[in-house]
Amino acid sequence: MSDGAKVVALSGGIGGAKLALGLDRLLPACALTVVANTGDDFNHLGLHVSPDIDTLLYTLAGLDDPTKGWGRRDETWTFMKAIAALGGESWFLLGDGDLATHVERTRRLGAGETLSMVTEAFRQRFGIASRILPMSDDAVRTRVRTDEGWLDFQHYFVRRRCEPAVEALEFTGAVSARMAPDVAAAIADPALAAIIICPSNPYLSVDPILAVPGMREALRARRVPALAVSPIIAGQAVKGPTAKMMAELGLEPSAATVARHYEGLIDGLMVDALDADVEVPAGMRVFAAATLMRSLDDRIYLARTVLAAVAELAGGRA
Ligand code: FO1
Repeated sequence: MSDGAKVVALSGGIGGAKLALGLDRLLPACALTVVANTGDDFNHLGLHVSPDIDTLLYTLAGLDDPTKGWGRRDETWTFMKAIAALGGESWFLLGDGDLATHVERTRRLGAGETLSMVTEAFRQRFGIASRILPMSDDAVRTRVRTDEGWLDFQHYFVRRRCEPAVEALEFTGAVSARMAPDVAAAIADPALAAIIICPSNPYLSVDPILAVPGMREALRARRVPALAVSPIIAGQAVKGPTAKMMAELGLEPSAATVARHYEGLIDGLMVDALDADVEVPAGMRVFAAATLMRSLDDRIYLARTVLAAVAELAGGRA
């Protein structure tokens, strides 16, 4: 990519953050803007919790728990033990260090800062070079209609461990939400060279971002190549409920279904080598590589491969 070129990546939590880390390590400082899903945010114990923003912050700062994928490494759990002993809510695990993030975020929001401002302050404190932006400063909340009724996202995901069958999803507040100002600026930036959709759950993590008015339209009207990385490998999700949920929604869990989901929004789909023969809508290019990211080297390799693919797509557009 040319000097000064910018990249926007749309990301959920764990899977998306892995590719975001690879991109962060490869691209020059400030070249990468990661737009984070905030549909998973919720108020818990009076605190504003932003799981996907925090997973991105901790991952890019090298503070993440590599085993769980969420929360901080070397965490202690005194608060959780104490609240459980009091009979308080203990189904959502908040480590002591992580708790500080939620307390300070909640304090700043209460003092009038926007979620974008708080996230930017934390990014600077953590010494992260790439920008991390919430998709919106307005509340958009993912809700899941299941065979047990409507559930707030974290109640479905963590409290009920994704066990209820999913029938439908809704993103409350999306229609009136505004794109966060820096997100709109990043997408309109003349130096923007590519848009990447990280290997996050298309339905739970990327769709809430696309539901923010202007986002889907911006992708449809893109002047630069857009590429998505499939989170499905050989019919299986790397982590999380993506494949189970797709089956419950009557969709075949496959890279082909992911391709159809993003039809009109992307120029290329990066699939795993096991899915190299995937059928995609007309006009969409397929790139195949090893997309499973176990190590930092895997993340950097995939990021390099993704950037080479968007450069190839850009050549085709010229
Ligand atoms: N995920 C879990 O499965 N169990 C938890 O107790 C849990 C706590 C938690 C605390 C802070 C945070 O930022 C994330 C946390 N997550 C937990 C992960 C998170 O809820 C989901 O992975 C995302 O929302 C999906 O992207």
